[in-house]
Amino acid sequence: MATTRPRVLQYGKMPLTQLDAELAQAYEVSILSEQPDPERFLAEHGGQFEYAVTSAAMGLPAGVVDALPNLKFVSSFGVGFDALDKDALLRRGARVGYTPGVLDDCVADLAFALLLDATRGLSESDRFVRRGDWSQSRFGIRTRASGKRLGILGMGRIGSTVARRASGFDMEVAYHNRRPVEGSPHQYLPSLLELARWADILVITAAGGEGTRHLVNAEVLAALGPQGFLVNVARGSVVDEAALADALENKRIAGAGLDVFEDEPRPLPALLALDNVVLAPHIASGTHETRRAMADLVLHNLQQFIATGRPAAEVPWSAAQ
Ligand code: 8YV
Repeated sequence: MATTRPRVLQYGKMPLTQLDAELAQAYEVSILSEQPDPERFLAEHGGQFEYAVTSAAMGLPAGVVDALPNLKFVSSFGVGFDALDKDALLRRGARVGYTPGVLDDCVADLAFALLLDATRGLSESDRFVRRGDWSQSRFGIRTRASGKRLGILGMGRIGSTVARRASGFDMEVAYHNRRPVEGSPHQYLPSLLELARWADILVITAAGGEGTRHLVNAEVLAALGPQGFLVNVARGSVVDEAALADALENKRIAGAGLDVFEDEPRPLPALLALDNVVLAPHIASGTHETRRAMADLVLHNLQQFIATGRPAAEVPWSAAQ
């Protein structure tokens, strides 16, 4: 007797190839982005899917949710959920699982890699050596990172992991958040502007979405000042990227390390020409260990939902339904 495996709509290829294979083994998977005519595919087959899989980067637009009238659950690869259409999903009554917790260490590690690179000019020094400039001149001296004041915007799981790393660098930590975090040993500053004024280095670990859009603007960058550094491992949307490029170009801040951009994969061209910014292609969670753990949670959330009607880790607005 043929067993019927649940049908799953995969929005696109996953950030770990192995996960594509594991999903295809356990479920009857259709990958929407691989269909010759995705819109027509949805119109013809959308009603057959109760489950969907996507990633934080791909998200899930309202047009797709609306074309899946029987959608019950979405399992998303990633901790951010700003690219999944909340209103459409709530209208549909679909629940959403995600992968918090398992990527905190690697994202905090990359925040520190960018912080050290930006302050010490590591990427720039690499270009200097490769160009053969070392035989003609000295590489300029840079800014010490240890012992500096570290401001954290967004004291969630990732922010507090960054704060733990900071103690090894003898840094003083303060943070700004929507509200003070109970039990946090760090100083809470009630406005981002105050935090930027106080900090030598400002690290962004706040969630993306409309509530945080362009929080870091020209005024905040001016408050950070010409000796200040900005690191962003959260979402490009939190920063006004044009204002940042302008501040870097005109030395209104000293430097920046960015893993995320407003329009990925297209960083603002003005940034590409600058030596005082380190650019990474959204790789903070991109280690074998972390991507494996994220994939396991994507699979586990899907299994749990099918078995019990609740995923192991559920996006807050989904859980509140
Ligand atoms: C991933 C991310 O790169 O978790 C997130 O929210 O942005 C990153 O960890 C992303 O999920 C890959 O799609």
